Amino acid sequence: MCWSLDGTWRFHFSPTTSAAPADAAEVDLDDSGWEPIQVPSHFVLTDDSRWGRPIYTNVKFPIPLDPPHVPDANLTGDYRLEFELPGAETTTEGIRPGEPWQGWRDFQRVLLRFDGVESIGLVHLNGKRVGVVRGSRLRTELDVTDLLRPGRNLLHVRVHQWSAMTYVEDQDQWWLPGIFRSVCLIGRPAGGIDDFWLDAGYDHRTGRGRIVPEITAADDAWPITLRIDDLHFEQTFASADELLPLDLGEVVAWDCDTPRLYTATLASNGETIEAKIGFRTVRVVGRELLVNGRPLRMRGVNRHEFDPDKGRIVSEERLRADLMMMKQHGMNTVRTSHYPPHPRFLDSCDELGLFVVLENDLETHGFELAGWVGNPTDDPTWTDHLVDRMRRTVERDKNHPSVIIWSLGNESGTGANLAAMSAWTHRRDPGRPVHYEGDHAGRYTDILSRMYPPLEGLEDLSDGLGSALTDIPGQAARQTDRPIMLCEFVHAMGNGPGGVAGYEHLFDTLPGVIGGLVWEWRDHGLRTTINGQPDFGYGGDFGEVFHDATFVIDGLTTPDGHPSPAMAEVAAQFTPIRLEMDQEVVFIRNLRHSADTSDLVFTVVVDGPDGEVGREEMDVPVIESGDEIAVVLPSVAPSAHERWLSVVASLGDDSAWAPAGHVVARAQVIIEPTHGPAATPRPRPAHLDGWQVGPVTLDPVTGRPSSWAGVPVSESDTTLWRAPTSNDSLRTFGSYELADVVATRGLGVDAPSSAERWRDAGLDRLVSRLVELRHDGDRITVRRRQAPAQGTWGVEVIEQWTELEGQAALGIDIVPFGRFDCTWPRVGWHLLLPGGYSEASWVGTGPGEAYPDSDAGVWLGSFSADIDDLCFGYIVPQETGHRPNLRRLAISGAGLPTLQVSSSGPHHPGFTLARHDAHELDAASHCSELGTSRGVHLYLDAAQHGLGSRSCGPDVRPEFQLWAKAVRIDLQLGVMR
Ligand code: IPT
Repeated sequence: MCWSLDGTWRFHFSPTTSAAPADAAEVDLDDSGWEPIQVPSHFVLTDDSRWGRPIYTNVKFPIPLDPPHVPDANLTGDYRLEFELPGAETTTEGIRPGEPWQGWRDFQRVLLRFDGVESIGLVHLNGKRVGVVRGSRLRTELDVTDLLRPGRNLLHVRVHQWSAMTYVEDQDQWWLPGIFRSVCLIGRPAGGIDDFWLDAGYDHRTGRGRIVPEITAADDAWPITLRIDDLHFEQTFASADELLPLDLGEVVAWDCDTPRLYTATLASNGETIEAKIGFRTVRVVGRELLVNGRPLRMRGVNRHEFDPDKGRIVSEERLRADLMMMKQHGMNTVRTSHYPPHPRFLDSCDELGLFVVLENDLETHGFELAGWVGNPTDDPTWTDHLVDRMRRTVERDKNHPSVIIWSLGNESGTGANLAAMSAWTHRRDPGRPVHYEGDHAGRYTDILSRMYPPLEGLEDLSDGLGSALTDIPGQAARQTDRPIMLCEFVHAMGNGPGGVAGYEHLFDTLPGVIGGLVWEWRDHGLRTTINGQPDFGYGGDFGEVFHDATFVIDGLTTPDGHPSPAMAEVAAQFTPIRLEMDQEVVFIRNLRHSADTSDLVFTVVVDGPDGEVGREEMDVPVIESGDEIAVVLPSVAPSAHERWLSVVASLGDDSAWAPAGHVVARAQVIIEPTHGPAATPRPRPAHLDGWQVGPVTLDPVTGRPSSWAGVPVSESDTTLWRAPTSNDSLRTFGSYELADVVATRGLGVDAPSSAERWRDAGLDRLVSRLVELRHDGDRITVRRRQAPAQGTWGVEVIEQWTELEGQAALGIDIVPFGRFDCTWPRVGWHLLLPGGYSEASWVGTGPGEAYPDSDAGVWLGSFSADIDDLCFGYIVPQETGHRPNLRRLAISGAGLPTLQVSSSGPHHPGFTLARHDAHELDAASHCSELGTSRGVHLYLDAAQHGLGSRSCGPDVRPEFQLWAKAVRIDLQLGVMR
């Protein structure tokens, strides 16, 4: 029985510990001058700056490294709640919170439960000290039986922003003090069940379920009966001595594909408890992590609890929406980085089918910057506390089938206390492996885990070779006897990550590598006002003197939950239904954990530049998990136009996590046009009347277009500049060991960032000189040189304008000269159109944006969109909206002629339509700084540089880098009347 104390409490804020009222816990204190506050909440988020402000740091501590002491300037919140408990003499009708707790006195014991208080809570009830709440994201239960009384009760909790706990809670996130999860009173009846564990396993050889029951209850609770109606199972235990392993007969196993839960009922003399159980067995066998006897292939994501308004308080709807979105994007595992999540999160994982790496609330990362001196994970004074943290993590969540791995915490170096935590966990729960990335030598954990290695580093790990990743003496030998996972890989910061495909390929093929978890699910931008406009804030936006800026904006969704383009890429890479095809055959591999493909419909679609030309459902036999089949594709009629042949796998019916029709996998091949018997002769360029080329008018002095279909256009230029992405701009921290690894592997991460090199080379400030402007009657040739100040390098641009069948045909040759010792962000042509243009329809790549190392989530087809939706609103403005392989584009707007761009190949450019140009995006660090749009910017790019993952991890792979080279862009500019 749980009686919620959530709601409005009274609050007093003090900027320092010493300013806090000495009598705050006193029952008769007159707190009428205190202010109302909602519980749960973070007090620094309740009223902007009045009660302190949030602080963002990643590795470094925002306080001096002086454990266990903290500065006097320690925001302190005093919380008071008055509540009435019914007594013989009181009438409690209508007294808050909620209904009066009529039966409270029937309970033998009453516990006061806190599910989350940052960073410490000192609790008094009715003027008496009850205890201390430690472990911000852990559950604490305090016995208040003897302190409660009928009538008025007064609960006081003092919360400090900093405490000794701060030293072990240095996760990369906002520091957000407050009572941020629920508080309640729990009534424990006489003869009740204090704790239970229905440890349910599955024998994949026999299909039978087994429960190892553990019940903690006082003598007066017994006998206790366990019932599972769906299995027609009932057994009564006279005492704890009778709790022996139970054979439940044939059951349906629980896993990510078939999350079958059974309802179990435990009835003692004093209470009846219902629990959901799932039968599943986890084992590390050699280099495999087996779930129900099948090797787990981990396709995961790291999830923090985050809401842009409420901080670490996530509503039930948001939480469900997150999990549904993960399922829809092919994810099967979540790491609760870096602490136990709100308990209801795990209920939903059980129900929807997501494996969970459940992480303890522990990180001491800032000690790394001090050479790990004084690290609590290796200091005996911390042992008991840290083991207790792990104990509370395991005990709270042990009954969830979704939890398949316990993680000791994150980024805490290594030390004896971690070993002790692991030993405790192994003893307590031999049925789940223990993970901790920092155990590089594999001394006390079961899985070898790493973050952000380059592909070569992952290969070395799999090979058990010594390398910078595996250089601890004796370690290499240990690499080959356990599964390897990447607890973090590909950093979804800003536009990116690129290069997911390389990892997926290695996960599929390298021995011992079971997969990884993307960093991370959501951007942690806090809604605020910047320059008088609503925006999302990050480090530095809340007056912090010491912070880590944008590094907290690194998720696959925006702070308010909109999926970024990277989500489509990750989904395409993660899909367990692997389609590989040519024009004749599609190979379909089912890499789901256990499910067959009977829920899927496979469709063949044939598209061409003029839209869909055919579609039929395929006759595909049911494919068991782990199997692969080949299906012959229908032949596509020869055509003078190119054809795009696609195979699409989608859900036949609604599932628990997506509606019927949801696309699970897709593949496409291009069928080249057959050349017709009599190829139409190439039209001859028309004679040009002055400077009018088809619908385009050129300026006779500059040679640049001044109007198109009568619409004024400007700023036409060749450009090499894109607004650097977060991955272009950041370099992995110098202190970070993987950076060294990557550097030794020659991927150059420890060198200046791409953006630094590009700016040094002046790619953002090319100036041009007209070399030649020639009118030859049917051709206008414009030659320009573009180079930066002091530059002996640049590009020579030759634009040739002719008129073909009423259109302006533009051929642009861009040829580098001089020495470029850096890559190029892009190479393309830019033109500013009037702002009245609002819609685009195109034939080419879509629906989303794509870059050389991130193009699996897009395909060739016909698409249309509002121009405003073509660019993604990255929280930190940067390059966005590039869609390669354009065949045809129509740009329209009310009252304006529809402009047309087409490309007949062979090299189809990419296009971008944006309200702000690359320089404007580059100059802004928040969307609210972008200023008024000057119009619609059209970019037509011969090429773009890849994205990579260098904001935390490897740079763009060599094959996706754009190095200076001569390119040609061929376009036809027309108008639709
Ligand atoms: C790694 C952290 O574990 C994670 O919390 C987050 O900070 C991530 O990096 C980057 O966003 S640690 C890093 C030093 C590799």
